[in-house]
Amino acid sequence: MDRDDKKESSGHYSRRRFLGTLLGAGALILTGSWLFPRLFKGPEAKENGSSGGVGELENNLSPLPQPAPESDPPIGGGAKGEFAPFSVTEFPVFDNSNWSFKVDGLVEQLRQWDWGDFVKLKRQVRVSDFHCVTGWSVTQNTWEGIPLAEFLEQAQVKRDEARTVKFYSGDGVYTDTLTLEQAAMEDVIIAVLHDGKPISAQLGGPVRLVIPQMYGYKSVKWLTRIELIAGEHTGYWEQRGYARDAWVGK
Ligand SMILES: Nc1nc2c(c(=O)[nH]1)N[C@H]1C(S)=C(S)[C@@H](COP(=O)(O)O)O[C@H]1N2
Ligand SMILES: [Mo]
Repeated sequence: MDRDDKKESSGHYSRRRFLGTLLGAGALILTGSWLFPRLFKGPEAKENGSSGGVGELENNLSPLPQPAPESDPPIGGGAKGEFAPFSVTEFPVFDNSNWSFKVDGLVEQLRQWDWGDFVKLKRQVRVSDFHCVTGWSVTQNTWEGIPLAEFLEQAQVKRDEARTVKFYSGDGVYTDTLTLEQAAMEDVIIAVLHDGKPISAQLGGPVRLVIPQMYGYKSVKWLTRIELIAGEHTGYWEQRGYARDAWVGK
């Protein structure tokens, strides 16, 4: 009834409303990109490490992990290239009160650590190259951490039931998986230091996954949970069309 009335009685009213809607939508888009600047970046997007706004974010965990002699100076000779800090969420920041790590699901030994215990775990040093699916790489990274295989062994995976290792990011959103067979690769490491330094908040610290033989999107940052599951799970980028088996150069 009064819809048609309005249309006829005041032509400029609907035009104003239309402009208002446009402005509102514009404001919403601006607000959205301000709050979630990285939300729409795919693994194909290249980010500049020095881009504004995230530089001041830092984790605050104590004690700091002390580098092994092979890490400092790094036996790889020091990384060549720059990581492009990615996050599909706001960059999470951790301290002793909001960080923990657990291995659960189809295991005999459920394990959980707070930072104080985690930092005491025996670490190893591995040198590897890192490749994002777009073509940027950082070569000869010296990672110090706990080999994934070590965790799985300690947790005593129920081998007859579990098929998939699911990784959760402490950002609350990002997940990915490996098959149990892939998870046995001895270069897969749950890293705590990079080139002898604690991994920064931007680059996924305090603890991130590193899977050298697969593209970077498999290497979950801010790793806080490993769950052994019977079925399959489709990870964050895989839900968006990327391959579950992200072998570099295959
Ligand atoms: N939690 C989380 N992990 C993540 C991502 C992410 O956005 N969030 N990006 C992935 C992608 S696409 C790449 S290439 C690497 C990038 O690592 P960097 O941010 O340390 O450069 O992290 C991977 N792990
Ligand atoms: Mo990536």
